[in-house]
Amino acid sequence: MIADEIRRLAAEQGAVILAHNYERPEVQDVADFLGDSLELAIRAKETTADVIIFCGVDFMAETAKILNPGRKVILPVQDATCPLAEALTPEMVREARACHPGAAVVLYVNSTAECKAEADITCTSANAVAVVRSLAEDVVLFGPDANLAHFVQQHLPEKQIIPLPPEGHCPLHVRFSLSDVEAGHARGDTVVCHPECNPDVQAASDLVASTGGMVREAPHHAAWTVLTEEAMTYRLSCLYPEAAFHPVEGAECEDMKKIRLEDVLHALRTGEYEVQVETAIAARARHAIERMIALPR
Ligand code: CIZ
Repeated sequence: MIADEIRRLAAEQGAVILAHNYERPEVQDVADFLGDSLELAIRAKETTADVIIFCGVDFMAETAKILNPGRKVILPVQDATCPLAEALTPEMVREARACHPGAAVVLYVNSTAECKAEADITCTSANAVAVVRSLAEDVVLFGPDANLAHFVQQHLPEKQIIPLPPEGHCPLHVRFSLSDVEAGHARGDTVVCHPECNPDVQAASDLVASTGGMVREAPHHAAWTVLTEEAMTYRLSCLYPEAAFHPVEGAECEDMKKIRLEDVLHALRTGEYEVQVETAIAARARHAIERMIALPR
C-alpha cells in the first residue's frame, strides 16, 4: 500500500511528515504530526529530523525552512499556494508604514516570506488577539486578512486596527453565509466559524475559533456545524468519534487539496520540491516569527 511505502521511506530517510488540519484525510493519516500553522511552525523549529515533508501550502513550508534552515524542507507539490498571502506585497507594507509612522506591523503567517521580513511580529488565527494585545503600540497595521483584523478589533477596542490591504480575504472563508449558520442552527448544532469568515457570519455563529481552537472546544458539544475547510471535520471526527461534525458541502480549499499520497511518495523518492528562502529575507522574517513563538501560550 502507498501509505506503508511512505512510512517505510520516511523512517529510512529520517524524515518527519507534518500536515495541516486542512489536508486530505489520507494525507492526514500518514502524517507524524497534524496541526494548525502555529503548531506546525513550532514542530518544524524543534524537529531534529533531517528532512521535513511539509503537507500544506507554500507559506507554511517557507515558515518551516525559515525556522529551521539546517533541515531540508520539501513541499510535495510546487503550486500549493495561498491567494490570501498573495494579496499583500512588501511594497504595500512599506508604504503603509510610511503613512502610519509609529504603528506596529502584525502579519498573519498567511503571507510571503518577503512580507514577513517587513513585519514587527507575525500571528496566526490561534494567537492574533494575544499577539496584538502584547504590543505597546496602540495603532496596528494588520494584514493580509481583513476579517481576522475585524475579529482582533472586536476583542481589543482600545487598539486601532488598520487592515492591510483593506479588503484582503480568503476566497474559501468569505463564501460562508448567514444561511450556513441558520442551517446549522436548524439542525440543532453549535455553529463554529473561522475568524477569516465575514463579520456577519462571525456575529451569528456560536463560536469563532482557529482550527486549533476548534480542536480544544469540540468536546464541549455533541453536534457541530463547522464553517471552515471541510477536511477539518475529518480531523475532529478522528479525535472525537462520539460527536457529529457537519461541514458545508463543497467547502474545499483547492490549494490545500493539491497534495495527494502519490505526491508525498514522489517527494520521498526524489527529494522534490525543496523549499528555499533567500538568506537575508529569512533572517528578517525569522525575527518576526520567533517574536510570536516566544509569547506565552
Ligand atoms: O493558522 C492556520 O493554520 C490556518 C490557516 C487556519 C487555522 O485556523 O488553523
